[in-house]
Amino acid sequence: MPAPIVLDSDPGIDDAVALQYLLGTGLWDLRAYTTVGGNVPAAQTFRNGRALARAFGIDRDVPVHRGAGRPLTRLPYAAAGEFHGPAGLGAEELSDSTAPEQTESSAQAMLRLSREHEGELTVCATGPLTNVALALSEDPGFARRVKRLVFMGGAAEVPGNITPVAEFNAWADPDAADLVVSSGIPYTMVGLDATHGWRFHAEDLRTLEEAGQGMALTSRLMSWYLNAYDPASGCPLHDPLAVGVCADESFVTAADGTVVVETASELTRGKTVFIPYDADYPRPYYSESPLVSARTEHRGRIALGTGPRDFAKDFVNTLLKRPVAA
Ligand SMILES: [Ca+2]
Repeated sequence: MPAPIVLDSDPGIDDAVALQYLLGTGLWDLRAYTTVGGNVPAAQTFRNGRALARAFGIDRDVPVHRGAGRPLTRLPYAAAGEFHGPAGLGAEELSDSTAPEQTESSAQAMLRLSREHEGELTVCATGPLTNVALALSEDPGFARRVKRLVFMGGAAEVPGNITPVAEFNAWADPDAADLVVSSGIPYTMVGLDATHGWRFHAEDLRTLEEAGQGMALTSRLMSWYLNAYDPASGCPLHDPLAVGVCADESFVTAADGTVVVETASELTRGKTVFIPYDADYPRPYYSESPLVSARTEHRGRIALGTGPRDFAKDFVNTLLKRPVAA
């Protein structure tokens, strides 16, 4: 039976195809599509979320919620239009859904669903972690009611992509990321260590294009994204991989460890400091700083590279199962 999941996104091109991939797996009962500011401002990600729900034919069944309009303690999200286009979805101008607008915020919807599906709800976050942090702030019990949070973000042992040391989502709201990983919520971090390893190439684009009208929107989105990166070396499948890992960790290699997110420095803002877990040698790091050591109490699963199962292939095959009428 499909398992309950919330997809929390800042669409965003790879968010958009992550949603399509999720629907294509047939593994999930998508209870809500919650949006958050990130790649583009929150009003636009909400509009994009509704338009995608309509395009994918789910807007009568899956509520789309409006998310945080700004990071926890910082000025509004900087746009990433370079990769996602001026309005976040390449050159697409999709029609809005005619479904009534939800009055619940993204964080409120997550909290409600965590009670309705206590111990069973997976949360997949593919944008800044602001909504998840707001849910945890309002009710810390969210951390134990959620089965697992899988988020795309961070860079454990590799360079960043928005600064030399920080990945975009972690950088966009580092306070939220730090709050989440120190909350005790069972989490898996799917960062650049793994996402840069699973790439979508020009031949994958040809496969989608040759599949006809049902893949036309997907092909245009992936064409934009591929060209924003480098068609010769392919584009990373950041957000789709996080969705993939929700169902099967073997798309990545992962280890237990602790993540602490840098929130104080502007130079290294959003750096995800990774402390591997070694049962035989509990590390004394940060013992002189109670404030830091308090943030190292909880462990998560950290993706450190690609896994044995081929995600790039699964991504394309799964999209082909979920043609889009729009
Ligand atoms: Ca995203």
